[in-house]
This record gives sequence, C-alpha cells and structure tokens, in this order.
Amino acid sequence: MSTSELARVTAEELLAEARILADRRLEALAERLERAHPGRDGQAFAYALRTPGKRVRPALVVAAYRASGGRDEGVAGVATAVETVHTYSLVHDDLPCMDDDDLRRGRPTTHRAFDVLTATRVGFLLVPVAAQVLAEASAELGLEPPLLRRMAEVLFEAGGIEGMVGGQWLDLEAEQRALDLPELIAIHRGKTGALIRASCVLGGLAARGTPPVVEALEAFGADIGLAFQIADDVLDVIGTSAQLGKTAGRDAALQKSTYARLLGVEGARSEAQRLARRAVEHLDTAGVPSPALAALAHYIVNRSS
Ligand code: GRG
Repeated sequence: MSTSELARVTAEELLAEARILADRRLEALAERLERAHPGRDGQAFAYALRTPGKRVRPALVVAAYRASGGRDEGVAGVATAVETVHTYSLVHDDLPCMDDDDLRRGRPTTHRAFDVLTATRVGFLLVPVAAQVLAEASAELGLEPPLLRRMAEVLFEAGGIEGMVGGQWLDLEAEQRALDLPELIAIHRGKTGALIRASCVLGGLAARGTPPVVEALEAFGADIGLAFQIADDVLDVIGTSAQLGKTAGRDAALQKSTYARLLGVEGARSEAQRLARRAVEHLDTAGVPSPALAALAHYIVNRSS
C-alpha cells in the first residue's frame, strides 16, 4: 500500500483486509487441528478459531508492520499468532469460573457449544499452537532466530502473569470490591492492554524496525490498549447484546469496578479520546506517522461493538 493510499484508508478497510489475511490462516489452522484431533476437541478448536471477531489485533500487527517499512504478506502469520492467543483468552474468559457468559461474538460460548472441560482444555492448548504459528511466521518472513526469540518473549510476556493473565487475575479478585483508578488502570493495562501493546510491538519487530520505531509503537500500543478497555467499559453500559455479540451489562451484574462506574460514561469516553490522541502523538513525535494506526486508534475509541 503506498503512502497516498494509506492516507485515505479507513479503519473499516484496514479491519476488512486484516480479516481476509488472518481468517484465511485461522481457517487453515482450524482444519489442521481438526485433522490432528478428530472428534470433540478438534471440533471445539475449529469452533473457537472460526468465531467472527473484529480482528483489531491482526489489523494493528499489520499496520505497525507497514509503518515500520514491512511489505511481506507473511506478517499475516504473526497476526494469526496474536489472534490465537486472544481466542484462547476469550474461551477461558467466558468459563463459569471467570465471567460465566453464554454468548460471544454472537454465538454460544465454546463451553456452551461443547462443555466446560473441552473448552478449558482447548483454550490451554491454543497457547502452544500460537507459539508454533509464530515460529512458522518468522520462518516465512526469514527472521533471524534472535528476533523470533524476542517476538516470542513479547507475545508470551504479554499473555502471562505480567500481562493478560495477571490482569484477569486481579480483575477476578476485585469483583464486588470498589477499586480506585490506579488499581483499575493496572487491571485494564494487563488483561486487555498488554496484548494490544504486544500487537503493535510485534508488527514493528517483524519489519526489523529500529529500536526508536519499536519504542514509539509500544507507547502507541500501551495508550490504545488502555483506551480499548475503557471503550469496552462504556459499551458494556450503553450497548445491546445484539450489537456487542456478547451479554451487555455484564460488568454491572458482576458488580465490577469500571471506568464508566468511576468516571461516568462521559468521563470515561473523554479519557479514552485523550489516550487515543496521545497514542498518535507518540508516533508523530518519533517520526513514525501512520495514518493507518491513527485510523485504528480513532476506531478503537469510537466503535459501537
Ligand atoms: C487464569 C486468571 C487466568 C486468566 C486466563 C481468560 C484470561 C486468561 C484472560 C482474559 C482476558 C480478556 C478476555 C480480556 C478482555 C479483553 C477484551 C476487551 C476482549 C474483547 O476484544 P474484542 O472486542 O473482541 O477485540 P473480538 O470478539 O472482536 O475479537
């Protein structure tokens, strides 16, 4: 995509492109896992991987990759690895021992379509699958082993105790307890922000971006990662289940502290907007202007699902 094309590109177009790139690989992965695990497990893998998500993280990987000078379509493999980790997190997030939800992406959650044990097992198994997908992507892109090692660290640290799992853990512990803003920020940065930040960093690394470029992408990703979850808090209050593809009003039902609860819907919205603006400023200041990433930042805080 040329610079002039990028200037005109909309978030919807970027998401549609990321969907094509990632879904082709998610489908191939689903078929591979169905063959490797005939029966219920294989069907559950395929069910989880085929659910129609927005593909925000793949779009961020691809946009960050291009902003760093990358041009190879093999980056779709990196995007697929991130989406696989995200898919596992959704399968587990919906389990009765976590958010206990029946609806995800407009369809029954994996444990509802199958059973809790199958969903638990398949969710866990998606983590090594993601590692394999990342390794295959790095080979396809011709990346040197130290770069693959760095990318694996980025993805799995983001998915681990310092990131997504740690944030989710705190979130579960905090149910029915009033949190202050610093506690809430720590949860949001972990459970949602870490993987979004990693998506941006991974795109930069896959393109062999220089350290200043990758740092700018990380700062961008950290701010939009937090903004993403703030927007999610707002949507949980003002959205409908049909719009969101998951049960609306779940945070209130679980008596969770959220940005909407702490700052009000308008206060939360304006904080998300402020973070999205600051995210784009990180890129501009570092001399990494990216209309595509700016469009995605704008989408993330103005989306309706
Ligand atoms: C063992 C404590 C423990 C945790 C396991 C389950 C889990 C790890 C982490 C949960 C992380 C999680 C689901 C955070 C919420 C992130 C979020 C806002 C997801 C929705 O993302 P979208 O809107 O969804 O991009 P789609 O469906 O469009 O992909």
